[in-house]
Amino acid sequence: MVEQTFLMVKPDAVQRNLIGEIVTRFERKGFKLVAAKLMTISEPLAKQHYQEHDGKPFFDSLVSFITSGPVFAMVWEGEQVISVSRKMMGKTNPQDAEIGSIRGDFGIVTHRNIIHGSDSPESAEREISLFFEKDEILTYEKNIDIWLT
Ligand code: RTP
Ligand code: MG
Repeated sequence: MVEQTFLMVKPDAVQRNLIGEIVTRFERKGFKLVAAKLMTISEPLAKQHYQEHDGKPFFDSLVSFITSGPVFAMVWEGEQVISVSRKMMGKTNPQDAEIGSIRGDFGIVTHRNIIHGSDSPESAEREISLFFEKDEILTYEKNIDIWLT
């Protein structure tokens, strides 16, 4: 089933010049980028985005981290993209994430774990609409052959 998911390169990874590396992994996998923007998240948006964690001990530092610098927000499309992209990201704590996953390859600590991805179809729909207007999400075909010559 073709789905859409919300993925975000977090402030630590933007600072570490990992946007290209991360985008490349999803491109090479075969998923399609349908929306993207570099932006700084406001405090109210951060609190809404991470509302499921409101009240937890790490909530304030999570909000402060995610608003601390630019993020690269994206919508990706493809077969089972929600669960497959979570596998590609690896476990929340980079020390538990498999080598070969994004967090496993580039992260060291949970509070600077490189990337966010929606964890279910419901979160994907909610997060996409929090970050993007409908007309910012594109519908287009890909056909490499016609662009070669
Ligand atoms: P994300 O939402 O950012 O994609 O990460 P996730 O689904 O893998 O993990 P989640 O449980 O949703 O937690 C959101 C973010 O909060 C920070 N966190 N810190 N025990 C802790 O100190 C702790 N647990 C979670 C992480 O930065 C995590 O990505
Ligand atoms: Mg999460």
